Amino acid sequence: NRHRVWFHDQMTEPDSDQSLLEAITLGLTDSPRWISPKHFYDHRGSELFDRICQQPEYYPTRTEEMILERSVSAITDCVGQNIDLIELGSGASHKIRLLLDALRPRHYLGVDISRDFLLESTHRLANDYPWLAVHALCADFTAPFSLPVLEGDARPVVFFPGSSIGNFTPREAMDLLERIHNQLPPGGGLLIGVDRIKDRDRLESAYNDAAGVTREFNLNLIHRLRDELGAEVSPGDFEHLAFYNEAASRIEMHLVSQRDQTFALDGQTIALTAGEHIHTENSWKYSREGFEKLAGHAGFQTRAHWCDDEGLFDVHYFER
Ligand code: AVJ
Repeated sequence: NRHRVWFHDQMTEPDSDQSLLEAITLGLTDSPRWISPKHFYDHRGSELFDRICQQPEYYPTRTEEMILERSVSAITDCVGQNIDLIELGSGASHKIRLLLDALRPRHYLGVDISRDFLLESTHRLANDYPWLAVHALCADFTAPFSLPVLEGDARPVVFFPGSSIGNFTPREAMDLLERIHNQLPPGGGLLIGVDRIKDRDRLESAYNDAAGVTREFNLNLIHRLRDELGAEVSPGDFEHLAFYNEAASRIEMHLVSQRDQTFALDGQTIALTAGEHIHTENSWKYSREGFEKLAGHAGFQTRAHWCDDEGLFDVHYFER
């Protein structure tokens, strides 16, 4: 079958209800309470995220795609030929399509935590690009992971779009970049999209879309609590909150309990008071120079940079 996808599984812990239960219970019994944003992305959450990307207020996706489209020949000149493309957090793999025909990589490897979504999207890619050897790696790249060996002598280039790096603290971001750097040979590349620091109104409206899709995405964690972990909670008892924390250069998302409520989880009792927050996401924003500095600390050399005319979003190219 010439449209096959080579599947590699590297989930370090089994993606079981038990490990989800333990991870979520740990955060919900902590003070302040939290849930990791990686738990947004079950199948429904991945679809909701896709819909966020289509909302008029959510400028990052549209802007990054516009930058990639208009800069594709400059990017190709800079990245060069005979490469393998490795996409981290590949999700629905829309953006890579803007680059494939120009970059003509030998192999494409999509890495994502959501197994079903990864399989769907890589199979679609394999069908639409019959000349491309498509691999899928199910892995949690917030934990140490290693890239499978792709045959041939092509130079690996990591594509990390969408400002997904923004979910990591600056310290964790540097560690992740360092791990990527250490897995690349000299000359290996990193093409990475990063959302810029900008005015509060623009940032806050991107995380409070009028259609309420981001709200639904945030509340998906309550759906998962109820449907997968058996907690007696209702999405109607929580509200979505997103704001820019300027001192920390990050968007914060929280779920706010709308009443006093108590539910059992993994043998523990979780008691929330009305107005109490569960912190569900941080999304860090960077200046161009700030991010170049961070990548430099991780060992990367700055090669090139592209952005939109308004300076909303940056696409950086670094090399080992
Ligand atoms: C996938 C982390 C880049 O922070 O903008 C979008 C996730 N959360 N809307 C972001 C997200 C709410 C997104 N990242």
